Amino acid sequence: MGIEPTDLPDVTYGVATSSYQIEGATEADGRGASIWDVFSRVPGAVADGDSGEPGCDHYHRLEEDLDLLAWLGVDSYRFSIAWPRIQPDGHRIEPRGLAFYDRLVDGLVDRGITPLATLYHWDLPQALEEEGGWASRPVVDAFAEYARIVGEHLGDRVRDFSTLNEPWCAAFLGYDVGIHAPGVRSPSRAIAAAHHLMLAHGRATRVLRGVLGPDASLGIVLNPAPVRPVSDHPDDHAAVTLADGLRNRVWTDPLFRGVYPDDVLAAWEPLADLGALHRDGDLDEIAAPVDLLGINYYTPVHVGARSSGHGGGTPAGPGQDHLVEVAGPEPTSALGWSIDPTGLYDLLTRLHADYGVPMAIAETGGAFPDVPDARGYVDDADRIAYLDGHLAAFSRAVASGVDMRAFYVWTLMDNFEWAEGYRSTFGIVRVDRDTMERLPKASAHWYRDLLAARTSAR
Ligand code: IFM
Repeated sequence: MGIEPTDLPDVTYGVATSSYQIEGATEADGRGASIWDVFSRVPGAVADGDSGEPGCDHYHRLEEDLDLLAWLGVDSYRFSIAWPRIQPDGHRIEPRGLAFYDRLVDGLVDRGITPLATLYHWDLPQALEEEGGWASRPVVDAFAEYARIVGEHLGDRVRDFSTLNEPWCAAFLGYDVGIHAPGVRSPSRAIAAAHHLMLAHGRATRVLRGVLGPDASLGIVLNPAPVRPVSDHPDDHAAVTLADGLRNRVWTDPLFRGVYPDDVLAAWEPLADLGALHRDGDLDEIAAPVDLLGINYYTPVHVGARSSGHGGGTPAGPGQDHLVEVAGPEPTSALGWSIDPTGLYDLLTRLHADYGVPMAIAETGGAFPDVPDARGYVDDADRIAYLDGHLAAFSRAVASGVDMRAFYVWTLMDNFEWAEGYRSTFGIVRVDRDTMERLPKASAHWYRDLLAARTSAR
């Protein structure tokens, strides 16, 4: 253990959340249903039958949560905007939804905390899913219109925007594996969703640039990972290249080089009508210049080929049932994810070498068992060790010349962890599920002390 305040790179530090995971109040003030409201009601879709209601009841506890952020001493807060609050049916504007984000943003600005807003963190209006969702092309214009509404409304106070959070999850877990909303299992629809998400990002980026001007910071958040073979078997080594294409290059190559990788296109040809899907001009739109690439890093990915005897696991991408992601050799967090800070260093140095774009850690953190004592206090030494190790890897990457602008911890407080429900906790602040009381864990005190010492060391 032991990153010292003086070792911390001079960047922006913060914490991150997302709307569906914390807000609750899913029917308040005209909010429409999202795909996660509907998916959560499917028996067996979410652990313990949980849903984003009540979340952390953040919608009604906004002032308390703003004060918590101020107590932590963060420079910035990364949150997402719930599209179904702004456009409940995917089209009509709901002023009360915009008013909630006015209160959030004004509260941050009043406390000297810089807002970083994500437009889409997986809560698509259900009405748009019923029009075809991410698998259909009209969603691209709908997203660009939503970006315009938010940009015009908040752009005088929010200058940092991300379009999408983790399109890999939205497309592949949502439309292929089916463990995330909308729970579809169709390789061709997942491939279509991936393209439309990227196109929506590009179109929204151009819209936001027009609304906000050249000095706004615009970006996208991906969840790339180092991909490693699970054994020395030649088939496992061969699996790594395509798995890397599906996890990493299929997003970064169109964004920063204006092309889809050939190996991924070849794998997808038999599964989808790419000629109809990828239209002239799309790649130019996707490659709209951005200021920042957000990286969510939790774990490296270990890939094996079924032909080398690996079973179980999740397919590495749509239609790739012969390539599976399986557990690696490293120690794991409560979700069984390998803990490996070296993977973060490897990832950042590789992305810097391949694309050379400014980056931020938009999320990193861990789910751990979190046993509260009689007073409800959680002494989460395991989470502190995780964050300490990943901050040290981040700092090493910066020292090697990687252009990093920010580091956000996932997450401010325990919240709705998607298909895992509330049983899986990533927060540095505990939320008592009976009372909704916020109780800072040891990790929150550790992060706060680190940031305060950094400030005084400056
Ligand atoms: O909780 C999620 C978040 O919504 C997106 N990135 C990964 C986190 C942990 O699974």
